[in-house]
Amino acid sequence: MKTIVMIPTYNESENIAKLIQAIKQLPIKNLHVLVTDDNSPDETWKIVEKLSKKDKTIHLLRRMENKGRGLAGIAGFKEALQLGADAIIEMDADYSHHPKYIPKLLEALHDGDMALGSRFVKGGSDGDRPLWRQFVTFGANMYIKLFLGVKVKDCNSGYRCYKRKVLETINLDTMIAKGPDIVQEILYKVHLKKFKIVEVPISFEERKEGKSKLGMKHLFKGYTMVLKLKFLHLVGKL
Ligand SMILES: Nc1nc2c(ncn2[C@@H]2O[C@H](COP(=O)(O)OP(=O)(O)OP(=O)(O)O)[C@@H](O)[C@H]2O)c(=O)[nH]1
Ligand SMILES: [Mg+2]
Repeated sequence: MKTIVMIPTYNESENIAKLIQAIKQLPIKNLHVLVTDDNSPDETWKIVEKLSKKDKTIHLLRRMENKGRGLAGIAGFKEALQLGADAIIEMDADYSHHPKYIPKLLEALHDGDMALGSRFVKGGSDGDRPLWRQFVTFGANMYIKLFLGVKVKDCNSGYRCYKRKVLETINLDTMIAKGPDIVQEILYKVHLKKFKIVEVPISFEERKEGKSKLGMKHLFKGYTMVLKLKFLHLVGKL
């Protein structure tokens, strides 16, 4: 089985080499890393390019136009399918998503089609985030569950693992979101296709190196996307 860990990056030069090294040390056979970088000004792509020349299991997708977390993710998924992945993991580069959970996420694919790194199931935690941020996340989860009818506890987690057939089925060519609201769109489409989603407990950690690109404002964009998705579904366009 070929597994590809897809990491979207923008200015992650302080994190990426260490993260790739940690992933490569995991005891998993046929494990590849694909970094989807939007031509970062801090030259994250150059670090990955150098590593990829020495190790054939490290891949770089350097995107020169249409920057965005969502678009980069879609391009990365397509590339991973092209490279022949049987399982695809997506994770952030800033160590909020610790690589030690990768084996558990992969194992969870025995029970489901998509595995979600979850802060809100037993054994998981939301790090030492301020209380108000935890409250906002809690509210966002309630809202998404109510509107979209998804049953999971951590709808906004971007630490995910998919079976190949899931990404083949949800039609990556028709995605609406260009930014981080892609997380909600994919979750809803996976739910509508009736794939089984399982949650794996993770401890979320705050970013230690580099700057935040998305932060709070993307959460509000996510709210609008949820309404849009629900509307499109009601009028039969989704
Ligand atoms: N390719 C690409 N990756 C991006 C873009 N924006 C963010 N990313 C990456 O997406 C991941 C999540 O971004 P973060 O800035 O950590 O967003 P966040 O986790 O919501 O914010 P923090 O909690 O402050 O870290 C990181 O790996 C980023 O480098 C983008 O426009 N293009
Ligand atoms: Mg982050």
